[in-house]
Amino acid sequence: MMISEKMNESLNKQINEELYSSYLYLSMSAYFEATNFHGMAVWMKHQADEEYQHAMKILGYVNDVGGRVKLGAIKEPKFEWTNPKEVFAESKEHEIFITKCIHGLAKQAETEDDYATRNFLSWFIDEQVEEIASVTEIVDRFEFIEDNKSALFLLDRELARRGQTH
Ligand code: OFO
Repeated sequence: MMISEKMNESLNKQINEELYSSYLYLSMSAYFEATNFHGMAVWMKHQADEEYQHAMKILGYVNDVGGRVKLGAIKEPKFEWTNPKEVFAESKEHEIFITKCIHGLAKQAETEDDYATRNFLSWFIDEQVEEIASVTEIVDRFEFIEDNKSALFLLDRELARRGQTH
């Protein structure tokens, strides 16, 4: 095995966090479907798919370095929100939390002189910068449109397109 037991455990924990992220965004997408914000539903579903891919990327790495993938229970995500703005604000909060997790892993890799894992994590560090930038842009749009219903409708349409091309 090319990684420590401790690193193996931490990576397994991150697989779980990524799967939970996928689950959370899927729940957010379902909320948008139920409240007729279909564009936002598409955007969140796309995020959920990406999170699943993040989990698979880590899973693949653990296998590549001869570690053992151990999957734990995925906690139940939140089901109800007050409005779309709240959903995106929570999504941003969650990405800030995930960024801390990734940075913690990178720190651990550095402490252990595990350069392969540290290098592997660089992709995730960059990805978090992208994710926070894109969700922050949407949160800022919500601030700007306030209670303007037609602006909200237009944002929903715009997010549907982004979900497809992202
Ligand atoms: Fe949202 O980047 Fe993975 O969790």
